[in-house]
Amino acid sequence: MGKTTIQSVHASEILDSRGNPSVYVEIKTEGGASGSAMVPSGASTGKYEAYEKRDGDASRFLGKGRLCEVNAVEGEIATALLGMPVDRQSEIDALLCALDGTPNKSRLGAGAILGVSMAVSRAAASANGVELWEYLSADAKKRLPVPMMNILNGGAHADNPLDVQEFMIVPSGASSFSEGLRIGVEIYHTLKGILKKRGLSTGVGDEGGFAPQIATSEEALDLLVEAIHAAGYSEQTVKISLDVAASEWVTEGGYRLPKRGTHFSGEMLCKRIETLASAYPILSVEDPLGEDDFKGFRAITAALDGKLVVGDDLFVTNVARLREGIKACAANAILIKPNQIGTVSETQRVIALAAENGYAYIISHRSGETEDTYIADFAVAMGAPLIKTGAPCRSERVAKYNRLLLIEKMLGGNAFYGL
Ligand code: 2PG
Ligand code: MG
Repeated sequence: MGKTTIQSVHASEILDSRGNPSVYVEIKTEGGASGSAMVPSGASTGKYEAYEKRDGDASRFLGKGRLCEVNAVEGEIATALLGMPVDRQSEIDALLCALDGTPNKSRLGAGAILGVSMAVSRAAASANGVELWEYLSADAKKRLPVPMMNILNGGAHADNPLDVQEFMIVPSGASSFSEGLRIGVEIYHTLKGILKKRGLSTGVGDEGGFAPQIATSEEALDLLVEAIHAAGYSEQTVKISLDVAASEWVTEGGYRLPKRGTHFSGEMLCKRIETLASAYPILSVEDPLGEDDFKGFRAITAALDGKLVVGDDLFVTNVARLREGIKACAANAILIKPNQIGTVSETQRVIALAAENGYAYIISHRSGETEDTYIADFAVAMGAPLIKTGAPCRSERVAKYNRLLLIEKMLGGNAFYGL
């Protein structure tokens, strides 16, 4: 038995930022190292995502308990992992997938598997005496991601009339991560002042962005542009990104805005997004169309020439779906969410495929988060150009930004920032 041998695997049911049950995993090695992880959870989930298993026992947490996943970790998974060296990530991840035996991790649950996979890498980093971002680093060149800060929330993340899910500011023209973050924070507070002055609510949505009672994308984008300028910044320094999350709108033969009830054909939706993208300083548009519409994604990628078209529900961090997208020339960027696929090594493999094919990759949180900062380290390790992790508000979002500030300091100015 070596020092890095896995000695114990434990799990607990915890809560996420929406007050729904989630999974915590802790792994210890013979040498005294340990690593833990907490898994996040989405609201606008893609139908091809790995399966997050819940108990369905109506007497606990309205059926949303995670004891089934906790038991899977402490039972079958622990039995398989005890005695293995903790620093064999891909071997362990392959074993987890084989043990589950389903294509979408539905037998043991993607929360159980991801929690273990993440905790394994943390324990391995600790056993090797290095930071998580160092342990997972693929490249000696270091890069800090540009934050995409979702400061106006709509869609499934807020109770306002806005159908588009996310309106983000992206300080890509800053000279460092900390400067970019500061600029984002200043714009966030400036926006709060503008909303207050107009008598609009400054209550926030699931990702910490404001959720005022406004109905159109134009109103939201005008507010963002006004806040960027009022905070003293230009559209060169700060761009805007959208997550349409259009899979939520798919209906028989087209799209229906769930809150306003308007119907669109795919072509009309594309035209509408093209109009917005040419009228505002838009850097990227995520999920402009539904998760099955590879053809539509190809058309809008061509039409939005020079802008990033990001596949989230379209690709669900899945190599097979990204391959299909590459073949179809659909999108030119991919959102990366470890819990969409369910293990760290599979997530790394999707990133490698994206990078080989010139797709930009954006590491992302979920709308239901925890205080776990794994994705901050992961973004640095993977050299990601962008990270999407919410507004600079609510500790589960801010924790990721704070971790990046600390990593920036550890790198002592030796990191690239920008697009
Ligand atoms: C998204 C995410 C994160 P959710 O659609 O990109 O912002 O939302 O976690 O609800 O899927
Ligand atoms: Mg999305």
